[in-house]
Order: sequence, then C-alpha cells, then structure tokens
Amino acid sequence: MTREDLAEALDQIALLMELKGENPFKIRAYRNGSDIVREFEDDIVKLAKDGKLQGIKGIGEALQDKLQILASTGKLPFLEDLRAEFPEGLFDLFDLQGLGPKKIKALYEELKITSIPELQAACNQNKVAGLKGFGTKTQEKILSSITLKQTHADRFLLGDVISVAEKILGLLRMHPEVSRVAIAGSYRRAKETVHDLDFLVETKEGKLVCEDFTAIPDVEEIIACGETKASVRLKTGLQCDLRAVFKEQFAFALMYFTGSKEHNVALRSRALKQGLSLNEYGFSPAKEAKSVDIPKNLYEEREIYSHLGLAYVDPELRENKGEVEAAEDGPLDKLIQLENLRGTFHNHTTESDGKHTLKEMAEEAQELGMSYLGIADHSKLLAFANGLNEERLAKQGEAIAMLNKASQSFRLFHGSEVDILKDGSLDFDDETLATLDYVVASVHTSLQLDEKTMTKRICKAMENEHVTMLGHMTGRLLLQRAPYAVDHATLIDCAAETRTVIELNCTPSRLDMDWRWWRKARDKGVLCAINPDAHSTEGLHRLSIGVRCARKGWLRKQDVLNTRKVEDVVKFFETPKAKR
Ligand code: DGT
Ligand code: CA
Ligand code: CA
Ligand code: ZN
Repeated sequence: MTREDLAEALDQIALLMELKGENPFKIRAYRNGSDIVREFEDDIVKLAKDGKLQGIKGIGEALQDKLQILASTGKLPFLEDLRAEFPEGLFDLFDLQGLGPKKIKALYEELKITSIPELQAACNQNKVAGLKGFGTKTQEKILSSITLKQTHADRFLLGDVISVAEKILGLLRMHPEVSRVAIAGSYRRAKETVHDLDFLVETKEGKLVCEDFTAIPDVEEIIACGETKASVRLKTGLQCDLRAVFKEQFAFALMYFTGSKEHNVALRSRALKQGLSLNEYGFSPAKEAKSVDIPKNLYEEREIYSHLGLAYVDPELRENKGEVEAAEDGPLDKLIQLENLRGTFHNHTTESDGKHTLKEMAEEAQELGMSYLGIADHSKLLAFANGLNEERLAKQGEAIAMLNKASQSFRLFHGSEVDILKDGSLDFDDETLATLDYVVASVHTSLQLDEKTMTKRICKAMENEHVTMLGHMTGRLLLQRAPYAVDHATLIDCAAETRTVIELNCTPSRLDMDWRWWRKARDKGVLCAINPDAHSTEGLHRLSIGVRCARKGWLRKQDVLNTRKVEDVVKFFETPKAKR
C-alpha cells in the first residue's frame, strides 16, 4: 500500500459520490484529503496503519477511518460497495476530455450509457445532443475525444513512466548476475509518448534474470518468459520488455533496441556498403561480401558508430531526420544538458491557480540550484484560474521586489502569463505590461479558430513589444486534446522576425512546441525558453523532461535563454526586442 494508493482511493470515492449526486461538501472533503495525503511530509501510510492520523488538518474522522482500514488491510469495503453500484465500463468515461461526473451521470440516467462504445453509438445516432446541458457541439467534442482515445489507446506519456522506469532499472542493477543495464526504445529517444519500456541487461544467466524480471512489483500479467527475453504487463497497463544479452552483444543490442527503426535502417545500409551485415548481436559478413574483417571487441555504441565512419549520435536524435548525415561530417554539436539551466520563467503561485506561494516556489527553485525564477501567473481573463487583475498584479510586483531586496544570490522575475484574446490583442494594456520584467503570451480560449485566423492571432501577439515569449504554442494535451490549428512555419518565422522567444513547455502532457520543429526554429535564430509551467514546487522538477525534449529538437546550450547568467537575462529583458 503506497501513499498514491491511499490518495487514489480518496479521489475515487469523491468521484463516485459526485456520480451519486451527494453533498458537495462531503465530496470536497475527500478531494482535499487526497491532496493532503499526496503532499504530507511524514510517512502517512505508516501513520494510517498505526491509527495515528488525528490532528492532521483536513483529514476528518470519516477519512481517518477509511485510510486506516485501507492501509492496514489493503482493502476498503466502503469503496468497493460504492463501485459496485455502477457498471464497470462507466469509469472509462472519465478518461474522456470534457466529461465530468455531472455529464456522465446524465448519460447514465437518461440514456443508460455504461461504456465508451455505447456512448459512441449514442453520439452517432444523435441522441446525446438532445440531452439537457449537452448540444451538438458537446456531442461532436465527445466523439472526437473518443476517436483520439482510440488512436492512442496503448500509449503513455513519457513523464508518467519515468518513475517506474527508474525503479525497474534500479532493481535490475542490483541483480547479482547482471553487469550492465540500460533502457532502450522510444523512452531512451525521449519520445513524448511511449508504447512500452524496453530494458536490456548484460548477463551470463539470461534465463534466471528473465524469471526474476517477471517478479518485479505490480505485474498484472506475464506475457512471455524465456532464455533471453521476457515481457510483462504492469497493473497500469504498461508493457515492459526485457532482453538479456552477452557482453559482446550489449552495445549492438542497445543500439538496435534504441532504434528508431528508421535510424537502424540507415545504419544497416551504411554497414552493407562496407560489406557488413549489422543486427542486434553484432557485425557479420554480408552475403555478397567476399572477404571482410569483422571488427572485434566493440563494447560501446560509440565504437560501432566509429566503425561505420560516423560520430556518436545521441539517442534523442536517432529518428533518421538528418542525424546520420550530420555524423558523417564529424562530431555533432553538443546538446543542452540539465546542468546548463540556471533558472526558468513560466511558473504559477497561489496568486492564480498554483498550489504553492511565491516564497515556497522561490525556495524550491533555490533548492534545485537555480539562480533565478520567473513568476508568470494567469491574467484576469482566466477567472476560473483566479487570474490576476492589474491591481493584484501590481501588488505581486511589490511582494517580488521585497523578496529580491532580501536576497543577494537569488532573483525573482515578475512576469505574467497574459492571455492572447480572440483578436490577438492582450489581456493587459501596454502600460501594465511595461511594468513587468517579461511577459509570456498564451492562448487559452477560442481554440476552435481556423488555422489562418489562429496563426494571425498569435503573430499579432508576438508583434507586441512587451511579449517576451510565446507560451505552449499549440495548446495540445497529448493523448487527450488535439493541438489547435496553427501554421508552425509561419509562427517560427514571425518569432524570428519579432525576436520573440518560443517556450518549450515541460508539462508532460504538453511538451509544446513539439520537438519536430525546434531544429528549424533554432536555425532561424529563434531562442527557446525551457519552462516548467509549474503549478506547484513539484512542477519545477519537470525541467529534466523539457531538457530531454530540447535535445530531441537538436537544441544546444546557446539556443536556450534560461542557460544564461542572471545578469545576461536582465540585459536581455531590458534590451528592446529588435536589438535582442
Ligand atoms: P514504441 O515502443 O512504440 O514507443 O517505440 P519503440 O521505438 O520503442 O519501438 P519498439 O518497442 O517496438 O522497438 C524498440 C526498438 O527496436 C525500435 O525502436 C527499433 C527496434 N526494432 C523493433 N522492431 C524492429 C524491426 O522490425 N526492424 C528494425 N530495424 N528495428 C526494429
Ligand atoms: Ca518501446
Ligand atoms: Ca518493445
Ligand atoms: Zn497556460
């Protein structure tokens, strides 16, 4: 029983109560409770087990009881009974974008819908639009989110699998018969979503290690287990593959299973030109080749590349998008690293929709070794996110100035995530924007505009002298919501012309602007800001995912604004855009 199990149970209770239409205060108590459990400083699982939850603010008696039962028995009859009141398939509906408990309740009660296929059928028969509170637009939205879910059914966000990947790597590393461990596949290439995790070990005892692999925690199903490979599905649905190889094979297997397939194809055809056949086990003479020396003792990927006459290619670049050609001409440019970042810009506090205060965010940033932190809370248009008006913005500026006065070694920058209105104007006037250190401009409303109108709208915002950077360019929510229609190339050109920075938003479901566009942006001289868009102190830790995406987009240290020293960032902000 983990902390997350406890929190998840409370969340589920809240959801089910909402579905039943119970008292909103009761529901809120469970929601708050799950947040508290997730963030509690001490070992809350142990406290719950020992029945020592009294006195924790926000955890009343009803919650204490349930947490204790769950922590000590691993089961919660109360929750099981609640669940039993509804058909199982109904819970899948919660994964659809834009469907909350109220709507799901209506669908269930009025149309007897209990699963995604039933909902899809009802939409197709135009039955959903007629329900109170729905309409044709909602029906269309439901249909498109079902389609989106179906296309991505078996993919996971990179950011969601990092902790389990690290955990399994750690277990494999500790195995006494294992001498080298790696994770390959799309995970190593830092794809924004992954289908499965591909582990690789060097061992003389493949069968044993495969067997032990099937015994890692949280396995739902053992798909295969043999002499050199094993495959399991975890309870989360994530598949994990293991390959066990000998020392001489390791580098070849790592290269092969890292992929991408397209990169492998390009390497194999190079090998063939040297009379060599290349596969996951090593080099061998190609069929047509008469006599060829087979290189021996290659234990590192670098040595294999070198034998093919290529410089080493970082895994993130292995998509056959020009990296093989670049590696023919000598070492590739050094890609950005997490250690290069000195600060970051787009972050929220309790002043808008963040969970932690200005001070807490600043402390966490310092804890992470940053020398500056930009605050950019929402602007007034986003009332649901508690966006700031001019007055509150000014007050926040004073608070930031105070904190800055108190510290020599750390600097807070005062910014705003200002909304780009439908016509491309901004949610604050120029006079207000001029009081800020910098401005992130983002679209959060009117997402349905056609591509041309949307592109023009965003360009207009970038033309504003005060707009330092463009936030989450396409608004995509990976595996949930399609990007809004924009012309990337035009926006990149516009950013280059107006000297507007483009954000790489590190939220695991965003990773926006997409890695496929960064090399082009970089070559046009557009600067990137790697922004966590943190809504809590925890969110600041996401920078590492952003850096991996930036690397995948071929970005170097000099292409990223937040690698600069604080005094250079100050200078950058103070310089008129045209001269930056
Ligand atoms: P994923 O799992 O869909 O997120 O993407 P990958 O790239 O991890 O794909 P996966 O797990 O099927 O295979 C891992 C790597 O193994 C892949 O990137 C390249 C290599 N590989 C797999 N199947 C083939 C194949 O048929 N031909 C070649 N050349 N390589 C393959
Ligand atoms: Ca994979
Ligand atoms: Ca695989
Ligand atoms: Zn935003």
